[in-house]
Amino acid sequence: MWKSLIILLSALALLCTIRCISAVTVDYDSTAMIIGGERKLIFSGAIHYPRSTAQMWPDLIQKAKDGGLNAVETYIFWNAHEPRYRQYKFDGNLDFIKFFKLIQEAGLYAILRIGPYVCAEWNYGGVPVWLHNIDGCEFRTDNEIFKNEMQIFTTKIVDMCKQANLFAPQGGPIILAQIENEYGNWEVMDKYGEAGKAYLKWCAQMAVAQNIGVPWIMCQQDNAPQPMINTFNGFYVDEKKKPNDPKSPKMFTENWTGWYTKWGDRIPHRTAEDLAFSVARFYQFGGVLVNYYMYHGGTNFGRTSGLYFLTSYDYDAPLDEYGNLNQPKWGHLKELHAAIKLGEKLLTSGTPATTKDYGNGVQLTTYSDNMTGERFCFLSNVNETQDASIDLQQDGKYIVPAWSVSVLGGCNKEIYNTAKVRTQTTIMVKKQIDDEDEIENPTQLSWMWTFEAMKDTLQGKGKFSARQLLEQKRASFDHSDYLWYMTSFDNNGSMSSENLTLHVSTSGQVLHAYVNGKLIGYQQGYVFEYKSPISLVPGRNNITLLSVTVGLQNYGAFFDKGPEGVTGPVKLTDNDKINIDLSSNTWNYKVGLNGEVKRLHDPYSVHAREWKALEESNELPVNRPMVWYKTTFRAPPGTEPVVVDLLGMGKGHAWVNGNSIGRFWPSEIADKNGCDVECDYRGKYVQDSTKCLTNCGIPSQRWYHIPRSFLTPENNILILFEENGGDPSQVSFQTVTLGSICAKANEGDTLELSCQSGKIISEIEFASFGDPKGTCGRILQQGSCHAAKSLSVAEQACVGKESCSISVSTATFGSIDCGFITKRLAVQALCEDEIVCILQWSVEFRQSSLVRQEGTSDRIPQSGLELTVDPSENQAYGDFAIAKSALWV
Ligand SMILES: *[C@@H]1O[C@H](CO)[C@@H](O)[C@H](O)[C@H]1NC(C)=O
Ligand SMILES: *[C@@H]1O[C@H](CO)[C@@H](O)[C@H](O)[C@H]1NC(C)=O
Ligand SMILES: *[C@@H]1O[C@H](CO)[C@@H](O)[C@H](O)[C@H]1NC(C)=O
Ligand SMILES: *[C@@H]1O[C@H](CO)[C@@H](O)[C@H](O)[C@H]1NC(C)=O
Ligand SMILES: *[C@@H]1O[C@H](CO)[C@@H](O)[C@H](O)[C@H]1NC(C)=O
Ligand SMILES: CC(=O)N[C@H]1CO[C@H](CO)[C@@H](O)[C@@H]1O
Repeated sequence: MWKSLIILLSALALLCTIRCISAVTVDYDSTAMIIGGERKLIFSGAIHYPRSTAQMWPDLIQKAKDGGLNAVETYIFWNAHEPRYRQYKFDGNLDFIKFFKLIQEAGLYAILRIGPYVCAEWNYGGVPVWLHNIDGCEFRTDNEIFKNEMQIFTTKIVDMCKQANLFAPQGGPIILAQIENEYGNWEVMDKYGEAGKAYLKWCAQMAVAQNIGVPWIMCQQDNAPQPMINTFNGFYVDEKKKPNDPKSPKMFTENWTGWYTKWGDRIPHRTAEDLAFSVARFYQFGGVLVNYYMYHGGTNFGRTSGLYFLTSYDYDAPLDEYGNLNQPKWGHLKELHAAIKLGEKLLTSGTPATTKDYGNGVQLTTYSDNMTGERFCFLSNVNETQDASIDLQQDGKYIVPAWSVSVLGGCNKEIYNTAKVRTQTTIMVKKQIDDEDEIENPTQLSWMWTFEAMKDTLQGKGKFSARQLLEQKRASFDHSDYLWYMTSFDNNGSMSSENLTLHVSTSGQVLHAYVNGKLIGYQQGYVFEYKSPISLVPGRNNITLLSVTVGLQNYGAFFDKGPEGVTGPVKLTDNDKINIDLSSNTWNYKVGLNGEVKRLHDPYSVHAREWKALEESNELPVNRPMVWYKTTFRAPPGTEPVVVDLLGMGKGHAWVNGNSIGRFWPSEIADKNGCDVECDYRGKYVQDSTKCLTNCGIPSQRWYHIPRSFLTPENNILILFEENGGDPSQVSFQTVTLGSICAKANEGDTLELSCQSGKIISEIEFASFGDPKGTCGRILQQGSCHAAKSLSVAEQACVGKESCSISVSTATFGSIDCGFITKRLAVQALCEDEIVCILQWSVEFRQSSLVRQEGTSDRIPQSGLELTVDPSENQAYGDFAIAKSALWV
């Protein structure tokens, strides 16, 4: 008996090993990905592993799964993994193998986009600068040096994945891999001519020879060589776009969920309605795979951002920079995925769909199984202004709002409409750490500082020299943002009294100019000529230029060759006679700051003694360029994401406990106009859209993410290098928390609101039943009709509760006359922590010798405040006394 049970168990175990890590084949045809024989639609989201921390990955992946995704996609970032030739890094948040294993553990598929050119608003598009500096190397064309290194790196990544059994046929999660990236964009490949075509063919052959057992894709590559599947990027991919091989599935590798932001930009937003519209249209017309770019954007830590991009890479993605749900986007897409999934069998069955045109931009697409009679429909209206009322006879009548798609289950029931957002909007806020928590340790930070030592460079002393102006990447290998250009010349006397101007032509992005040891000014931009009047001394004069990059170019044909730094000419002129070109003088060079060499960002650096504190010197230097600041702080309690508010600072780099949290530049202020326009989801969302902007007239980025894993409870060290001049006295630490929630619902529906974890609705900020105007999360205003009871009804239903629902009807709000429009309700409510208390108690037992016991309870909600003592348990001790006191927190 036991024996047979054991045999049975081991047989089961064996079965499980086969089933649980079962090798699956990945195949496809024009209407499905066929994984292990099952026909599937893929909903994928981009999460770039180096843009968060390994500690954040499990939560991000779980939220992707909860949002209805069945795949996660990432690029591989070559220059992060091989920053110096043949010196590899795969630890910490570069441990992409671990990232893929977590995806697998969550039961999701993975898409591996190797590139290794990736664009991605990443420094230099992901390609290492050392490769550029090999003589004769040209990127992304038929160049032996480039191809050789690209193959070595691609092979290394593929081999690491194979070794970890990550490809689907090995039982792993990876179902697709990508080589190259957006090479086919019109403004790229054509410029490379025949060499580009040869390179593309080589890419395909090199990839296929890797023998990974899953299909390879190329995005934005209409002429992708077989068996590459070409895929699409953009904001919309609809019926006109088809893969170049009729047997290939239609894949949307980058459906942009928002847009990136550069220093000085206002922040663009793409609405949930429009994003859902584009995805629904894609599946309506036979789409098989969508990959949200980005699903979580995250943070450009260190010096990883591409040319002029912010440190935040939030992207208005469904998960925000910190990993919180960006609502309603996350929830609205979750519902869309669930709706489309109901039709998965029909959509992937290969039966051709029929589309009927109703005019004015309205189309009904029907997928049907003629054997079983099952049907599934998309009813779309691309008209930007006109809502449509469509009579489908026995299948019912439908109102399809302008620029929306309805998903009709069984073709006769609306299960989803892209313009009807049922998910509430959450408005996240930055919260100062409560002062009460800080009684012993007030938020007032005490700063230490040290000036960047520049004596050497201001006197022209470098590490190497050349009789020309060197391109910055060549000179620095991008080992630092900073490169010093230094020269001197003799003034023989005839120039001293003239009105002299120094001209410096540079490719940016920031130039600081010093003459004879004194800063004469700085300027920023992409490509510019810096001009400044200067006065000379008789004899030898020293010119020192500090050129600063803010990320390297990551996009465009020949992007690798675009020069950075002082390109010249550098000259001195007066208004008429003098024109001295210093470009071919002897220039001395030094890469980086002395503080970088001394590792001042590292609290354990041996140079720690160089920091000055207030006791030693009189005053904290403010608005002085080239200063290092240091302070100690307590981590805000709890688990909510932490940010540092750097308002008041200029430009520089920040570290917490030695970990870079990226470049900061809060003095870059966005244009003050354009944010007050109503955010209408209707109509095409385009690149550099001026729709739905926020952040007008304020810093493009004021708050900087400090991942929780960088922190310890006490004694955390923040170090700032300030380049332009700033005032650290305003710096503070905050948490990112739910502030307000907002929802809208039409008459006949129910409006639901819910605060999260431990918060309750403390106040109704806005309520209007009638025709309220505006957008949740932006501006809400009463329209032309408004029920007077709106606010009191909402208050009664919601205040003091964690969640509430209000039936939207005249029965609730009283009848009002709004003419012919559909009446609706909009409510915005403030969520606050429920007041909880901690009980301090003490008990004295009197009969035996005097014993006193004290303790502190867990946090109890206010409503649960009740102290009961069971006398029976204490009878052995005779009489006793209890003292209690409550400490409110
Ligand atoms: C949208 O509707 C308006 C008004 O009926 C019409 O003039 C316009 O041509 C329609 N647009 C499209 C794209 O069908
Ligand atoms: C299924 O039936 C519809 C409607 O009768 C027809 O238009 C379509 O061609 C049929 N499809 C197949 C694959 O037979
Ligand atoms: C002095 O400088 C001017 C301007 O560069 C030049 O024309 C002149 O030849 C110089 N004279 C001597 C003696 O070097
Ligand atoms: C210098 O500039 C000032 C003001 O522009 C002008 O008045 C003066 O004549 C100039 N001197 C010479 C030597 O050009
Ligand atoms: C220029 O630099 C040299 C050292 O290279 C120094 O001796 C000299 O004093 C400097 N000149 C001025 C005007 O600062
Ligand atoms: C790369 C790419 O597909 N870009 C497209 C993004 O979407 C906009 C607007 O739809 C198009 O104009 C771009 O060509």
